[in-house]
Amino acid sequence: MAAEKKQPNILFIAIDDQNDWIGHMGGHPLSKTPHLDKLAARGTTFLNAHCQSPICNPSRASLLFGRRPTSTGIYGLSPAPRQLPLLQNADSLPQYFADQGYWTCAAGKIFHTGTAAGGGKNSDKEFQVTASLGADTSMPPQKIAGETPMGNHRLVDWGVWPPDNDDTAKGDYKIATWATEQIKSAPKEQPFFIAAGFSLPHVPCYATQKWFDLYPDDDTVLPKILNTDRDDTPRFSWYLHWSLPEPRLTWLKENHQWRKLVRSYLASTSFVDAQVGRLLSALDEAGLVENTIVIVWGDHGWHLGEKGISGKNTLWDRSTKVPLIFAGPGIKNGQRCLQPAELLDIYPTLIDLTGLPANKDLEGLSLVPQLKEAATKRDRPAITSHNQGNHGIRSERWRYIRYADGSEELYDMIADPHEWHNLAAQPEHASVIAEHKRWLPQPDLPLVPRSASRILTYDEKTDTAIWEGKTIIRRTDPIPQ
Ligand SMILES: [Ca+2]
Ligand SMILES: [Ca+2]
Repeated sequence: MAAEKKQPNILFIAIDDQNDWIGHMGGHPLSKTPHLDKLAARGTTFLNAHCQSPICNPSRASLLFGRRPTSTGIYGLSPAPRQLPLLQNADSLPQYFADQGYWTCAAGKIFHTGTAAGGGKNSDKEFQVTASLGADTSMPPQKIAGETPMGNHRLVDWGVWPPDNDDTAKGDYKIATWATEQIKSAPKEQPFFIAAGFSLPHVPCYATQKWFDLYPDDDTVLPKILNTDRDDTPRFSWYLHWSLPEPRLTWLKENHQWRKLVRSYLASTSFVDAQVGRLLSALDEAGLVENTIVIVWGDHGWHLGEKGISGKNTLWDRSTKVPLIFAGPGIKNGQRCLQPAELLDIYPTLIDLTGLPANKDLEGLSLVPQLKEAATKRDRPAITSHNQGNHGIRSERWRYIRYADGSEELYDMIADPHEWHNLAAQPEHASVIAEHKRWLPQPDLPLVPRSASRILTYDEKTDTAIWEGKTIIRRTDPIPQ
């Protein structure tokens, strides 16, 4: 079917591991992201948007196939979505738009493995045109990486790179260049769906010096933390990130790396913001602003010392909250939406905005009511799942977490936006817990076969958890701090 020419183009921009340290989102007071802020000002930005899983593969599989992790069993970094019989012949988001007459292309990290999803419908042609441009091809030699933080894990590193201020050597710069060329040369007779997936600020957080220069080299860059924060979080909360390459805060402090990591993350964020700016300029220069829906999303957040850890793999806001911005035709300007929203909503929202027929397999809700009027209630909270039985439920005011062993957390996000004070044990909040508990996802499927990496299983009978399929965690084991 050929889409009618009046249908809007879609510019689909993904940012990897980007938390809410975006200027207009207010997650970090010093964050400088002028291009994302400008985009938000001419569209609607969601300040309470959450991923469905706090790591790459399941988050992206959920967004791009429109199903919850609990409905597919994809919770780990593998398998790829097309390896599941359930999704083998399903329409991915870009395939849906291609089938409706859109010209689709992509570069960078869209699915966890890039522009492909692991086989299946149309022999893994999720997009009609792709470019093999991944993460930075230029990385410091190992000895430099060893001198920065994590000599034991090359990918968990940060600092100034390359040293000659040459941004054009960066993978994300090349992705933006390629995407701007597609904007200029896209077929005129069809609407386009152009996807650009940026890899930063995912580790390794390398940026050139000029982006570091935007941030003071002192402790004013550090996020607010409460040293005793984990005293009231259940023991099971540690199980979700039991043994990871991302270092704990203790290690960051002892090795004088906390500030360096924070500045590297902020520098990487500002660099990616500039790449988004290049895409928006290209759209402007091509005269396509009026007829192009721009959407920017991050796949999950990232801790930088909060709750004693760095990285993701948790059910708190720092790990689940993401940037989500829509701008373009059908979207009201300058709105800041506080209603809960899910990445799962992107697929049905884009269908709704373009007026195409519904895809009945999708589990998300269209956000078009909020894109027209931000205060419109969205009755469903945002739900994040990290392996079977562990779920975070985020409403406008509250965050409720329930772990596989039945332990719970509850935070009043208005009074306590840092989630420092767990209220779950207080009897006066029983009704709030009951209200949120009814949103625990059903079904809640176990890990799909061949699941690997960042996976956790729990056996109620023996009260034993197994991390990554090999490490047995018992109640008496000391928590790796
Ligand atoms: Ca990610
Ligand atoms: Ca606490």
